[in-house]
Amino acid sequence: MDRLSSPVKLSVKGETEMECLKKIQAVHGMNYQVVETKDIKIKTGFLGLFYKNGIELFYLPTRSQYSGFSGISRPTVNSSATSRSMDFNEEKNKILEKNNYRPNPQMQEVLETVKSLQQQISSSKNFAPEEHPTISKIESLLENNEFSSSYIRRIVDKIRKEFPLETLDDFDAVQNSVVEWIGESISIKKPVYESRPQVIILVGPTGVGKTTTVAKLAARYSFGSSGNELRKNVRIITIDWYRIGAREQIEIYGETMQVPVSKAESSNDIGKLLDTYRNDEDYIIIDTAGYSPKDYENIAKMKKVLDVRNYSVETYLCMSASTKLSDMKDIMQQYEIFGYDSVIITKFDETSYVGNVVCALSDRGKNLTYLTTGQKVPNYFEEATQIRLLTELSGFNIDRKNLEKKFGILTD
Ligand SMILES: Nc1nc2c(ncn2[C@@H]2O[C@H](COP(=O)(O)OP(=O)(O)OP(=O)(O)O)[C@@H](O)[C@H]2O)c(=O)[nH]1
Ligand SMILES: [Mg+2]
Repeated sequence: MDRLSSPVKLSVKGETEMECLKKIQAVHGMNYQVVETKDIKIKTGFLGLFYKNGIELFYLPTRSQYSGFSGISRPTVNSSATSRSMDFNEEKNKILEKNNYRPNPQMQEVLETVKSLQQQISSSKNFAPEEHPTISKIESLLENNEFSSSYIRRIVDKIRKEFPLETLDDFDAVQNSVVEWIGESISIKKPVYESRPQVIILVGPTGVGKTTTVAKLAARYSFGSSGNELRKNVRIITIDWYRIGAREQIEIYGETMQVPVSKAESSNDIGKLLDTYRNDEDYIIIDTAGYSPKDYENIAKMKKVLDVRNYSVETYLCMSASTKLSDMKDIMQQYEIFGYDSVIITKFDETSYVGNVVCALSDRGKNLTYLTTGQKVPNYFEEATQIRLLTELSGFNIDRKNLEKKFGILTD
């Protein structure tokens, strides 16, 4: 037979027959026939000083390519080999048999069960257990009020913990508890100003109503909340003087409220003004320029200007009630450098949902002090209470008397 056209016997070495087969298949796929196996010793250990048992497998490629695969030695002709050639599957079964491989019937059964369960899960649309209707209803009420999904999850977990299954049918009872829990999650900080002068700084994004709120605050602390109190001395300082219209706006408010207005451009200016008026004023309210929470540079500059020392300072972050939750959280984060721990929610009249406000405050661990509810100065300004926010919840059947027992009377 012509040497080049004759089938050539190749060999491969490995620790097991399976390893040898894998090496062959990596080069020839299924195009080979095993013709012989031989027990051999393989060098092992550091520098190959030791031997271990191994296998040398001889085979015939059924197509005529060879490869440079390093584990396979070059051909030797063996014409008798063809007669002993075997089908791959026969060879595989032989090897498995030799290694005592028997399919385990119990394992087979477990695999079948797992397979059928997998099929059931993927084919069943209603595999998740049905939620109790009370819980589903509470979930959708909270969603409608724009509470975040993590807040809703916490409420649902609490319902499951506190209401045994047989009590869940009482929707009103569950609803009352949920409204109470929402109330408990709102942290109110009462405005208690004991120092004289008390410095109040309002910061926040553009157009949220800072200047309008400064004017309302000035009126509130100048005239008192009931109108029968002794007048207090209030001064407004603005660092937003040169922007078009800003000066006129604050001056008009100052005149209307009969409150003096001073301008400051640097922390030095503010320091000087505070030192000058420290004995005359009860309250000094600072109005600031509005910056987008992404305007890090100007926010940082303003922080330097507002570096007020040696005075009692309360800084409030102003945010509009209709700001969406993710934006509120960004604003709260970016304005953190001002060291505020309480928030004024403005334009409360412009939204029907309070979930975003409740979630933003509770997620960031901040307090709420004031609400503003309209454009008119000095009206539409109030101290925030839990019950005020709770009565704004839409779709809930509010048991106001019960809530007032817990959170105090709501003055209309
Ligand atoms: N509906 C409603 N509008 C308000 C409220 N407070 C302020 N506004 C209006 O919001 C607009 C902006 O108010 P400003 O007080 O100028 O807001 P600002 O935060 O000082 O704005 P910048 O100084 O430009 O950052 C004005 O038209 C106000 O009348 C409120 O409580 N409700
Ligand atoms: Mg302003």
